[in-house]
Amino acid sequence: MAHRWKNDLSENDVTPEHVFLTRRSLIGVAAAGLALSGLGQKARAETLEPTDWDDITSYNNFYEFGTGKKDPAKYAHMLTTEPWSVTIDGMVERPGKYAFEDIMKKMAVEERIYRFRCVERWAMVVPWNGFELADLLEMAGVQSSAKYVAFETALRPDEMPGVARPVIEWPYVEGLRLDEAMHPLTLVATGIYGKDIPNQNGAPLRLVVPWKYGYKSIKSIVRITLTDSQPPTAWNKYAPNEYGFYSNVNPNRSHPRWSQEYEQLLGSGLFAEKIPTRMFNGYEEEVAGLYEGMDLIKYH
Ligand SMILES: Nc1nc2c(c(=O)[nH]1)N[C@H]1C(S)=C(S)[C@@H](COP(=O)(O)O)O[C@H]1N2
Ligand SMILES: [Mo]
Repeated sequence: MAHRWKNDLSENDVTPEHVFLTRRSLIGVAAAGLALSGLGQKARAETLEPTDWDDITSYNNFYEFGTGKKDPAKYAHMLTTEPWSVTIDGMVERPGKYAFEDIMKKMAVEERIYRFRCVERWAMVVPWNGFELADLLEMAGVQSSAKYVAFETALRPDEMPGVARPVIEWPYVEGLRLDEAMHPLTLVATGIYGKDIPNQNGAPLRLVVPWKYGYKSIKSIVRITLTDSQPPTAWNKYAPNEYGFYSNVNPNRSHPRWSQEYEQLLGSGLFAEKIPTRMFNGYEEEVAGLYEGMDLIKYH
């Protein structure tokens, strides 16, 4: 690695578990009745009852606006999202700078209620609005030589107070194998609960890959590049043994510093039980085929 952004932070260090639980409890106080019991929490996860709007939009990771869970809701209004364009380049037939509104005219927006699981062990259920990434890539025309898709978030020091600190190497970058990118579950989200996606959740468009840890779901995308080599990814560059390229949700592969066997739903209250983590975050039936024959501990 050319440059290790060595400092004392990682995703979980930034929010130690006791702070995380306290904040979660505070969020939970507002939630009523059923949600306060562990049983209620379990029921919510299994029936995919969406997490409350307030929880989804006030407890965030978007380090460009600060590392506190409340920082994105406080500062992301500084981000100018209009006009917005996405450069699609690399191994595509029609490279170019695509205006957000032109993309929206061509894409079929639908609602997808997905589980979402952060590597830090908090989870939620989000009613996203968006379109399949495959449709966007087909619009640009993927060349047969392409094997991976690289993504990049906007980097605007004037609008992003968090990038003044080298927490990770900016801009935030992510990547998928082409078959993962083309999978029908892989979404580009532009809304939540039928409203435009709030800035703190990645306006005007962000990736959602529901079977992978949340950090793969890169926000406020400005560039998508088709390539034939595995692209670097933000958290993998920071700590490769902790955050792999694949980052599939996997209860059997502990993070080096904590177990991934359990998780907790946002907004689930003071006495919330931990609920078991599911292989591929519950999407095993849909996506296990992508990884047939792969050692998922080695390729974590
Ligand atoms: N550009 C960018 N994208 C990002 C992040 C970030 O810090 N910057 N955080 C990631 C992490 S760790 C998680 S868990 C999710 C959180 O999404 P949410 O805030 O909408 O819940 O966004 C991901 N996408
Ligand atoms: Mo995360």
